[in-house]
Amino acid sequence: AQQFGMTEALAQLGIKDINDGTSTGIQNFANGEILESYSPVDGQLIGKVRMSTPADYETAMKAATEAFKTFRLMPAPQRGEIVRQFGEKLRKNKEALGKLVSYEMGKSLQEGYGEVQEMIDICDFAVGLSRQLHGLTMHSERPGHRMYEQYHPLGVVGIISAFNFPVAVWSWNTALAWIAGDVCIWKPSEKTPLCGIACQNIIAEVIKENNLPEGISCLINGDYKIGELMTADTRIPLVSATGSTRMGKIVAQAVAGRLGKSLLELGGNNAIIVTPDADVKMTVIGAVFGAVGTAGQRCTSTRRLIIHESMYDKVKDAIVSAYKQLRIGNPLDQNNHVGPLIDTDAVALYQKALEQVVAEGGKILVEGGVLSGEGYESGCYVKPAIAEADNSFRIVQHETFAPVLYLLKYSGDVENAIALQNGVAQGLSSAIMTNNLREAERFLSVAGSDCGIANVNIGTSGAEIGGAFGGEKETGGGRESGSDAWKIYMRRQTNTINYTTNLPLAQGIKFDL
Ligand code: UN1
Repeated sequence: AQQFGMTEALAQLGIKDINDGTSTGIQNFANGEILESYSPVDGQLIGKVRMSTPADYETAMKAATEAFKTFRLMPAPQRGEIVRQFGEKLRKNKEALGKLVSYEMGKSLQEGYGEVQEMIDICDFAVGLSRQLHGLTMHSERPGHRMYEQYHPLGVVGIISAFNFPVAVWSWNTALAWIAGDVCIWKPSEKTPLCGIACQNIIAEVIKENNLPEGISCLINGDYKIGELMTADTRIPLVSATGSTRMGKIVAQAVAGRLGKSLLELGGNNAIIVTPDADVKMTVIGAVFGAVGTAGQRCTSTRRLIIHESMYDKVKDAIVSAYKQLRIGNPLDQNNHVGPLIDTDAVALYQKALEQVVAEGGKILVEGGVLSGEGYESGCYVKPAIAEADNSFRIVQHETFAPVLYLLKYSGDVENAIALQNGVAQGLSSAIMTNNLREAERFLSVAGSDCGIANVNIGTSGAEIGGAFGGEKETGGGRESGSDAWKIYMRRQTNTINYTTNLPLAQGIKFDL
């Protein structure tokens, strides 16, 4: 990847200096074993970092707890100013960080830049919010009493993020947590540790320039064992975790066991309903980007197309011919549409899914397969595949994190399509392609999509940060990013103040002494 300016990008992000595996950058909560990061793009070693030991975790926790004591006292708009400066630095580093995301994770360069743009957007959003952490006032039932509510900082927020959005999901959490007055401890995916270090280096600069305690943002690299320390730790009132449903269930139980709060953003099994009134051209663009973008490794990736029988052949032919145009290869080369999967384990799961759909009676429409030869040395490049399937197939019910798209047919009313769309365990994103107002409104109605995200004439992936992001059922119920998602990062307090010389009781209760 030398020719794409990776060396300069790594140097700019401060990754070059950690290449001997002796530190994790600016902070030093890392004295454990060495973790090597290999790129799925070319199979090359990008860098080595040290993982955090349980003792390092303790040091980080102490730094965070100490930092919280002062950071919470800083007025929220001033915390917003810190986040504004962070956003400014992200703008300066957009190209370098986008490249690193593309190289370490494997998504296309455009999507790497898009991910950094999401970080910038959430910073801007959080800056505005820092002056809008509004509570309500209520009219007390008692004379001479005033009632209101206020939001206070919560404490140390634990963030466990996934490889597929190695930088943006962290920032969705931190930008809100910081303006809320919280401090953060982050465990990035062990598949993308360098993205973690790059982000930490950027925020550490801001922290230093403002003479703030470094514990506002702590990075701990490591595997699930470090994650377990976080979920069990009563000093962490909120754990925000993104990843598989399997992981989310473990996190949720551990955190609930100590009555902590968790914010979960887990698997999706997202569908686009294509009705008789759909615009075929828009459907094809939305479906293809949704299915092959990030090589099918977004939690919002389109996994199912539920097509009305009257449109079925037309849409099928259009999608199959669009797949023929796809160029698979080095994601840093902007001529390519599809990059590699994250690692060879993911490739094996992809292959298993294709075998299983056939075994269950599905029909392959666009042949998959692992690519080999020049440019594909990492063994992580696969062909996006399409299969005709049935919603009841076990494999269709399962989220395979790879570019495998299932075509399902429905007949009759849009209600039948909605039933199929809702007929899975996950509930993240959903979409309908239609120009029929009645169908669109039914899809959005109480009896419509059961997902956290429901779109009309847009695909399932690529949500903006301004809305609350997350989903229902096995997706975990959490909401991150925009709207009022900030509230989970704060504790709400209801205050009643009596400015009289009497002490009347609520509910009119008499108690005379
Ligand atoms: C994820 O895959 O975990 O809506 C997040 C999208 C992106 C975020 C995806 N903005 O596809």
